[in-house]
Amino acid sequence: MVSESVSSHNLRIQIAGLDMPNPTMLASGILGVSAETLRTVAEAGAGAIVTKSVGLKPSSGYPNPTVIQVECGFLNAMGLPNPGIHRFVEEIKSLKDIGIPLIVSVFGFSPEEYAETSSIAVEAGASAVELNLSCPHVKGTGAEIGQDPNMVRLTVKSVKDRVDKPVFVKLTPNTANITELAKAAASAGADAITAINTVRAMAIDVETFKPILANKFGGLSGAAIKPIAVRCVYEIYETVNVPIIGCGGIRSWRDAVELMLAGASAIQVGSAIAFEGLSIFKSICDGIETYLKRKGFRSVSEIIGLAHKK
Ligand code: RRO
Repeated sequence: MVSESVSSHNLRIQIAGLDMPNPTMLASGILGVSAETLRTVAEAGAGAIVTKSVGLKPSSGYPNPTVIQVECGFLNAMGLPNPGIHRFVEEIKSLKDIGIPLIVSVFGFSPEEYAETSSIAVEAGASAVELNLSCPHVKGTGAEIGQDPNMVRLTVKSVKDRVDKPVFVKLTPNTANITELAKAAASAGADAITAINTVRAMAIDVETFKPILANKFGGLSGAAIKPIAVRCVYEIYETVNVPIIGCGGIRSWRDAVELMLAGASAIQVGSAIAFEGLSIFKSICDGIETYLKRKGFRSVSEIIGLAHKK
């Protein structure tokens, strides 16, 4: 079934050749890996979907507690639970008629593993892959690779050599200079950069004196990190000429527009779904459309990076 995505001529956007009916995407890690759930997101009006990160082998992730609510957001340390790409290909295949781009988030413990997993995902029908070079709390993958510009370059290059679909690179804010990571990704041929993953953080129970997450450390998402995302997108836009996908704390059309003015061509929604449900995609799109009309713009592409204009 083709989804009834939210679409109007002035919301349509192309990113790295992917045609999206509107600039909203489901962020990776939200709502799991089941095809049935991902289909409901398409039906709710998202412009594209990014899956939970998958690797070569299945993994059950960390023990509970893995997610807690904190001031202005969530703290999670799921630990990359996933069925492994070989099982996940069935879900990818069954989403062929979804009507919007399906982007498979991929992780690995070496550039070769990223490339192998990406190539299986693309072969199964993924429209693009998003390399998770930014998970803040799993040893040997994510940010441990993605904080080193040289490893970013090697990883992106090895994936680009193996797949003929767009390669997105999701960067970490847990670094002194995100623009160095963006430059490395761009120099290796990244087709888009997603900014940002969660911010490394922690919570402690004052009664038991213990860290609350089983893994002790986790990633902070939600409203608290939106200004960090805006800063990162703004800096990346000034540094590289690659489409940017803004992610981090977006709860409303106003947040989406802010990220686009900073330089994002599209935006991802994650934590806010817990509060607003899937209707958030339609309400963000409606809000952007009303904003474009009020400000006299003909197309959403006209507002991308507008905050940089002198
Ligand atoms: O699974 C996780 O614990 C996780 C991942 Br892969 C990620 O990229 N970001 C995050 O906050 N959690």
